[in-house]
Amino acid sequence: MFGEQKVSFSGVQPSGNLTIGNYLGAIRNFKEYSEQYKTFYCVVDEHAITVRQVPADLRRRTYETLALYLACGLDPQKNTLYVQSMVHEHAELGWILNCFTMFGELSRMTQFKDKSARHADNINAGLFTYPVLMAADILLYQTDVVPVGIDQVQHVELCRDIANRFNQIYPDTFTIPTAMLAKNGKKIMSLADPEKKMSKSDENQNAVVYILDDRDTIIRKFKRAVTDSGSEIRFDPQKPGVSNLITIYSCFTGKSIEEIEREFEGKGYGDFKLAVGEVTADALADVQSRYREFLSDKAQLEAQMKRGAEEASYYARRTLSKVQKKLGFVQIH
Ligand code: ATP
Ligand code: LTN
Repeated sequence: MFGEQKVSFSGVQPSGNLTIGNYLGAIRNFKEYSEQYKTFYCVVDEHAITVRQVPADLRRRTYETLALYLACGLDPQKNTLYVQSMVHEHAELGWILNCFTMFGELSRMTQFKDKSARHADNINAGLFTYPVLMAADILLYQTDVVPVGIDQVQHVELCRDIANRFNQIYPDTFTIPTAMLAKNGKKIMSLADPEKKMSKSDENQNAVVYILDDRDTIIRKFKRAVTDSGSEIRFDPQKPGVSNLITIYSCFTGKSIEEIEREFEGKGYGDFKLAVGEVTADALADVQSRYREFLSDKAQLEAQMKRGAEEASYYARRTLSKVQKKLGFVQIH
């Protein structure tokens, strides 16, 4: 809460091409809060360097992620859109919160366990303390709600624990945030292995539909999607492949599972996969054309980065200064 206004905050890493999982699980829901909340949506480049990045790629993807925020309909007049490394308070509060986070807590984070297994040659301290920086992102803005996919809930829970711990020692410092999951689409699964989350860093390109894939590619990827034995189009935990496709179809059409099951009664997987590909391509076409427009105007994007960072800094400074004062850091004005 800042004053009377509730706050929504979220972030996306510029660490790869964004997928329909990122779109349906997170970005699409950012907009829901634009009207009534004060909203901050950040491109979290400092998080991205926990894994080695090629500098030119990181820079390009930072522009692309911001362009995608705009293309997904986030109006910069109504939302503060900015880049994390341009607001130094994130890293500063991150350090402070490190001193209020336990080693044991961080050791339990599943994303750390997964990523350290995948990047065994680079298990750096940043990868380990990453959720602390994420907590700083959230707490700097006195955030009430954090729209994320299900994989980030554990990090938001840790953020709440850190905030409660801090508040117990130094009362009334932070608002306690809540993770908000999309009603539908909180966990979109891989098309190649429907037991696994669709992830932008998956090496198998056919497992992932990117927001910017062209129509033919989208349709081809859905055609190849792994489905289950049998031929019925039915939502069933025993049929994770088909269930995932039903979820995606439902997200893009707004139809309920029952309606979809009825629509495809008596039809086979082939027909259904083609239909999922078509609705996905149709829904993304608008986003894609707006994205190209935004991306082509670099000066405009840079102006937005500057304006967004200035807006965010105003709020970030207030919280950081409050925290520093409570801790006993000398402040000279
Ligand atoms: P990486 O593969 O690099 O870990 P990622 O695809 O998981 O990346 P992030 O940048 O970590 O993407 O996530 C951005 C947002 O998208 C987060 O809120 C996350 O919960 C959400 N998200 C990511 N993948 C999915 C998915 N498959 N389904 C629903 N939401 C998702
Ligand atoms: N950890 C998140 C990205 C992220 C984030 C945040 C999400 C960084 N800071 C603050 C919500 C709020 C991820 O890997 N998807």
